[in-house]
Amino acid sequence: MDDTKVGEIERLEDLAYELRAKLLQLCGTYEGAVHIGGDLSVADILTALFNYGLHVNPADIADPRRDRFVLSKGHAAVCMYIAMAIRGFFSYDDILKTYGQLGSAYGMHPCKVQLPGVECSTGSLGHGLPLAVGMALGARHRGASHRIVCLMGDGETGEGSVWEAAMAARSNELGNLVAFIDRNRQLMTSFAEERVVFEPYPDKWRAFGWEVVEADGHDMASLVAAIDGLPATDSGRPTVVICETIKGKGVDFMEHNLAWHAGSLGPADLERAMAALEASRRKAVA
Ligand SMILES: Cc1ncc(C[n+]2csc(CCOP(=O)(O)OP(=O)(O)O)c2C)c(N)n1
Repeated sequence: MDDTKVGEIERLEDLAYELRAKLLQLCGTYEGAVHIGGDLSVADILTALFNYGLHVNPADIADPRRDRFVLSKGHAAVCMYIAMAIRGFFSYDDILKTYGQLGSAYGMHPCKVQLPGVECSTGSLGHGLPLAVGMALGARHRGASHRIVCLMGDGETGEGSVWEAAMAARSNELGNLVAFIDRNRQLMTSFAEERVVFEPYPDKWRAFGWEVVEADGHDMASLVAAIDGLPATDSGRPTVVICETIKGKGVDFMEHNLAWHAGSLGPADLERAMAALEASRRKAVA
């Protein structure tokens, strides 16, 4: 790997740390529950997308050539807002002050009407990929060359609509469509395989005719390699990047812990969470 790429990966790692720290700060300030477990599992993926993979420009959010991002696991909205704030779309202080309050553009689930820059209103699981298929078809019909990128939870892919969309994407040869999957192997109140048999998971996507890439969703080098390897948008096959992740990643007492699908941190827990995050960062760079 050349020095420029190494530097880029380190920059992304720093941004992902900043994103997690800002998420924890919000979780310690906001009085309601935050979907912190599934936010922490997608923090690296969202950092890599908004700061490396997606061709988007916060200074020109209506550019017709921009890539379109669909957060299908809409309950991770606050993680997306902060990732976008770090990229320059929004003000983190506004998010921190108003998140989840009546009248705020920063709702628990994203609303494109309230918040320009967000491409899709989501939250009802299983709808993002069908929407993304429609957007990809529209782009194809207009001869546009941008990409549509959709991020789903693995539990979400238990919804039948996901597989109808997967079939439609292959049938329509949507090479301009990329799905990222947050394979954290946890649902809301249980571990994934306890409720739904997902495995052999990559083979299921292959059987639906998709190109399958397997990545470590907490390793920037792995995410960057997956993004670098995406096919040209005029290719004939959709791609799914299955990202192996950990729910609660970066805060030891939240990792793999069903109690942290959603929750809030009081001042003492916030201090404990920040210390855990710093410790995990030190371990990662050692
Ligand atoms: C259609 C629908 N059913 C149920 C919910 C409630 N819900 C929110 S998050 C969640 C768990 C989803 O699991 P997964 O997709 O793996 O998300 P993650 O574990 O990454 O947070 C559920 C069931 C919802 N938002 N939409």
